[in-house]
Amino acid sequence: MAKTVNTYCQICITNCGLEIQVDEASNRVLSIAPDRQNPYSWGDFCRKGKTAGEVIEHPRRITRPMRRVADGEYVEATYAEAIADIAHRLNAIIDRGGPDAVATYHGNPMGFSFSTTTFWTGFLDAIGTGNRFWVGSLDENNVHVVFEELYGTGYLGLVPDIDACDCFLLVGMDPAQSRFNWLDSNPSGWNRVLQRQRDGADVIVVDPRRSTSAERARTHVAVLPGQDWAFLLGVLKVIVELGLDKRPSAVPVTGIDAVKRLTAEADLDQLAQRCGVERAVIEDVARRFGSARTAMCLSHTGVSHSEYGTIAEWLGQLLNIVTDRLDRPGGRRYERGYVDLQRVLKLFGSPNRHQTRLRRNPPVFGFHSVAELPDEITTPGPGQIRAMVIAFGNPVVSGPQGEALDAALAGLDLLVAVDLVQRESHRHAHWLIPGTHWLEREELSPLLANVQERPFVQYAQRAVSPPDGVMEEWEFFTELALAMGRNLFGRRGVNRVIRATRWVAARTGRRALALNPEWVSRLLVASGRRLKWRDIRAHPHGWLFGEPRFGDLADVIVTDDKQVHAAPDRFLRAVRAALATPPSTDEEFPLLLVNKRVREAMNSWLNESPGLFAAQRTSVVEVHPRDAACAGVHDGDLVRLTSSVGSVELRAKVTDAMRQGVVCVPHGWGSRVFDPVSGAAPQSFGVNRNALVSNTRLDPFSQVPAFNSTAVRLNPAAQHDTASSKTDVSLP
Ligand SMILES: Nc1nc2c(c(=O)[nH]1)N[C@H]1C(S)=C(S)[C@@H](COP(=O)(O)OP(=O)(O)OC[C@H]3O[C@@H](n4cnc5c(=O)[nH]c(N)nc54)[C@H](O)[C@@H]3O)O[C@H]1N2
Ligand SMILES: Nc1nc2c(c(=O)[nH]1)N[C@H]1C(S)=C(S)[C@@H](COP(=O)(O)OP(=O)(O)OC[C@H]3O[C@@H](n4cnc5c(=O)[nH]c(N)nc54)[C@H](O)[C@@H]3O)O[C@H]1N2
Ligand code: SF4
Ligand SMILES: [Mo]
Repeated sequence: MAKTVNTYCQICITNCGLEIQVDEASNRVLSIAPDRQNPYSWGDFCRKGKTAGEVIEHPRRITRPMRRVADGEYVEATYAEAIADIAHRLNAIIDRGGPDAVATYHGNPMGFSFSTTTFWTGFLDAIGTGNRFWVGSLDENNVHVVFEELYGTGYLGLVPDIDACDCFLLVGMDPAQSRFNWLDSNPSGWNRVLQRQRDGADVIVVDPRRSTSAERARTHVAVLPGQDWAFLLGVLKVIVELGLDKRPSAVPVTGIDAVKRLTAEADLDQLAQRCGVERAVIEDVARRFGSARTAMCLSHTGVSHSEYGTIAEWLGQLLNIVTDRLDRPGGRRYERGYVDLQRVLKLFGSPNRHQTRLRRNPPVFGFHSVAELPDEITTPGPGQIRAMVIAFGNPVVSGPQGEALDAALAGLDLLVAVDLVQRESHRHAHWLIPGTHWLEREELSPLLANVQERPFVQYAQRAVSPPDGVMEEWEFFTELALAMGRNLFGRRGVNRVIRATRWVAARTGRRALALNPEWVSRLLVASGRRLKWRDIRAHPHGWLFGEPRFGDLADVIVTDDKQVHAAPDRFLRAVRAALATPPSTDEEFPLLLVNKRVREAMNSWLNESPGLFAAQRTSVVEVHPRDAACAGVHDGDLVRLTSSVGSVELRAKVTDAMRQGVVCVPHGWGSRVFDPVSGAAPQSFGVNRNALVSNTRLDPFSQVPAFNSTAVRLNPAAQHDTASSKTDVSLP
């Protein structure tokens, strides 16, 4: 019999509402369609959501714990065996090297599962390791750093008020391709921006390539990769000089004078030269942004993935602050959701004060940078990492210089991977632990409410059951901590409560009486005092529980004086240092490599899904006709891209969408999917362009690598690739 289940897609943060047909007898997903009754996201949907069922039925899916018996050879095991062995080995490693000898990495999809996030945190605190690594160091860490400095907290929901915005300054983002999402969720966001444009709003896209979004926008500014800071500082300077700045009215702000002094010091012609944008264009953008009735500046990965990602993010936020667009209609506002966000963060944000052993870096938002992992694993000495648990992630492909990380992982005493399939980062795993798919879980994710453009809540329903016997991830981490004899959440008594509640559950036959993630969610909902659990559950299509409010931001600023600190010293110093450093060009590697995303993949996963387009499955490097001519490369040629740390071969696509001197390759490709059950040859599509990205060239604040603005050279693949055969292309 078929049943209908309503839930939302958890592949990207658009979280489109879904209507799913399920065959109950065979426990199979029959179809996935958008949910017309979802009051918030109806209208947005894509093929990745439509084909999500293919991941559940992935022919190479891991459905039993698998133990490695020889290189590339695995045998099935029971959970009892897996947990006992892993617990024993982790404890032995901790006995020898201390808790820091165990490192962890969790990737992007974990963010959608509150149950996993909660008990993963509990597990990390049980081990007590400071060597925690996460995807934020490949993604949005720059925002956390800026939030921390300006507002006193690493995380805030600052959502855009798209429908009232008259001027969009969109920097380093391509929402036409990747949806209008990053740290905020805006269903149909890009279509609504285009609607605003048709109604007369101004849309400016800043991107070194003419992206799909840039093509549709009124203005495209082709900035030099990595130099957005100079462009944004120029815009800020002109706004101040023209007197278009206004006192922020919604939030108390200190430091504006220091910002103005900084803008006065910078020379506009020099800034224009730095960012490769004409002075007149900077002046024009400043005038339009500064004089618009309402406006917002937003920046995403195009900005964060560079050495100057944090100061560029800061300057973008300053544009909103000094023109009074913060927490104002048409700008960016604080969405308070329905739980007390700062209280929840305190619960999860265990203050990790650990410094990395070798580079002596502090964590950002509680976690270290993936860039540091290889050396931390391979360099002997006290504090060396000897074991790792990787969950929901693929850092060998998503991170920089994957080969170095791959080699390091190969030398670990213990590697445990918790995933749906065995990918590149799990290649050397001693244990593969099955993951569950979001269509197999059900839960409330209270923190998602803070990133919604409108007050919205939806409970995620389970559509199908996990394969027989497969534990949800939160259960696995709980069992592991129990088996290790270490206190979950690092708190005494928690394990005893778990055992006691389990006993009661077993005695009464009521599973819900055993401690589980819903207890935590219910508690948070109750303590937030805005919504009732049963009302949330009574809205299976999702619930718009209020109107967007302005004016809440001032209440959540937690700096010492409860004011926004617009001019943190270390940012001012960094900009002054950048201004004093002459721009460098690299004769050996004269082109700058940037990144993009494709619609039919999600980072390094889904690209093997049969229902997504096969045409996208070979990687191409997009190159400007003049750069191609200089390199002796034609459209369709097999070419070689080389950087100071790596080299890849792929096809050239010659296109004037690229700025001269810039080439583009999408990330996420070239990750293999292994078959640990049959041992069949791995599958993979495209090449891993992150092999070209150094793990030492980082934004010093966010510790994010320069995935964009990687210096490379281009040669025909056949040509002997030496420095002397370098292409002679200079930056315009
Ligand atoms: N050059 C370049 N590199 C980039 C980027 C870029 O723009 N350019 N983008 C960066 C960004 S923004 C991100 S977010 C990162 C992503 O980096 P990661 O999060 O490390 O990598 P993903 O490719 O998202 O891998 C997710 C893994 O989780 C698994 N998975 C999916 N769902 C589940 C589940 O429910 N349970 C379990 N157990 N596993 C699951 C998938 O099979 C996959 O192996 O990549 C970063 N890397
Ligand atoms: N289909 C699909 N959707 C996704 C994802 C996916 O993998 N596939 N990933 C999701 C995730 S995890 C994230 S974080 C978001 C990311 O969402 P976005 O940040 O919007 O990601 P992109 O689409 O890669 O757009 C980045 C743009 O920055 C430009 N760029 C590169 N270098 C620079 C630079 O130096 N300066 C400027 N100004 N621009 C530059 C690139 O040309 C590109 O057009 O997307 C999410 N949505
Ligand atoms: S992957 Fe597609 S269907 Fe899923 S949430 Fe994102 S846009 Fe919506
Ligand atoms: Mo991301």
